[in-house]
Amino acid sequence: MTDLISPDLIGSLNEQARAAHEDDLGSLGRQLARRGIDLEAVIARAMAWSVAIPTWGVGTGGTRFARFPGLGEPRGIHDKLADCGVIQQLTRGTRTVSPHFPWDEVSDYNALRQEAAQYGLGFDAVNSNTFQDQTDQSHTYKFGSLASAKKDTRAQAVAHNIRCIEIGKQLGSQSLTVWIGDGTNFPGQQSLSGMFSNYLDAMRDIYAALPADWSMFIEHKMYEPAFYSTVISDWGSSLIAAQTLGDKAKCLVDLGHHAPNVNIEQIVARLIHVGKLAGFHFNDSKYGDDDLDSGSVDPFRLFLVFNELVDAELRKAPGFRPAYMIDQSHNVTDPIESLMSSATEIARAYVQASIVDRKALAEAQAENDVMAAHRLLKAAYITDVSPILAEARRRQGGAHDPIAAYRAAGYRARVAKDRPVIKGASSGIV
Ligand code: RM4
Ligand code: MN
Ligand code: MN
Repeated sequence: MTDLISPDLIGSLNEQARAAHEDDLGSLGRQLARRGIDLEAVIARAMAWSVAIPTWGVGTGGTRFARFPGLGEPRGIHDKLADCGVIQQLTRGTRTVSPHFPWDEVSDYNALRQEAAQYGLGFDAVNSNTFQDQTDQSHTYKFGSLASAKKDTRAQAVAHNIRCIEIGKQLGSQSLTVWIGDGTNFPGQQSLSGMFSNYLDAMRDIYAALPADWSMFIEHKMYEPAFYSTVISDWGSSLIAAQTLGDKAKCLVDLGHHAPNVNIEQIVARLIHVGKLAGFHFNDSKYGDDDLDSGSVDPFRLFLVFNELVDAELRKAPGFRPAYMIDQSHNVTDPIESLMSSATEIARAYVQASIVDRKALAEAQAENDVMAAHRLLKAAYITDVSPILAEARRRQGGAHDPIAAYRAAGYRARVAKDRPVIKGASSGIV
């Protein structure tokens, strides 16, 4: 194993925080015991939790208007894996990465898999990219990819997805995430039903190439880059596609891909009901696909999503095996800090949802005791579970305070010496 941050430094910082931490954990443990909750059982759940880091998330992002480069940005997949390794070493709750192709292309994927394993990382879902043209590509995606009016363009996009599956097999991945930007900007530009049919035909060809133990994650998004209509704009279109394709196809929920104020936790409940919830792309937003840090704007919504997830887990809902990934764009922060903060906030929501008194909640609901039911949910949400999250990290060799340890280690300044600033007037989400 390669240690990117000195274990001695982590150990000494943890030691400095130890007395206060034990005091806080003891107090929380007594509080939970009064509520009939076993602290050790919750710590065990926190230790087992993991969320995948997107390889594209460790680079500095931008908007449609500009991108302001950061210091020491990763030069390619090898640097990205190292940055993900730092996040895992300090948080211990991000054991996999989700790669994007062709962005992360290399010549030897077995070597890449071993390189990741050196940092304690495995590979989660592979992501295809037919929302940009790549160099040496014969057919443009300007007017669409899998849903294009042009047969050759659709075939090229299908071939790229099948290539992603081949790469994923070598990396030990078991799922393909398909998000397309296909849609229209003008009424009349294309046939709305024709595009969906083209999409389904193309997806059938990709589906046929999935190995037996693989899943296909269909990701919907309301708008952008298409602004009048988007082919897979919502969970309804996604579910129709998943049901049309077969058991291996499921619906992936990116928290930023809905209309403002949509009840996402209810969508999650519906997808769980039909056994079609693929998993998540976590982020936060105020207006649209803002790709802000998870839990930074609306942590209560994140908790309510996890309330549905933990409920499904505990009642063993059929087919419930979601994949958890982060999908964010970091424009004004150090991406490693943002991802560590987000991983912590996502784990927090999971742990808070794990301490909901579900028996009492079911009783309150059965009696239509509205206020009691609401207070039971809120009681879990307002519990500060930070000492549990810190304890889970400490027991696994991680940092009591990941961001403080990262700053003390001077990692960014160290790698900045080898990684030139990526200048240029480029804009774009990643
Ligand atoms: C999209 C979508 C996809 C991600 C790209 C980079 O908005 O969220 O999941 O692959 O961004
Ligand atoms: Mn996404
Ligand atoms: Mn997005």
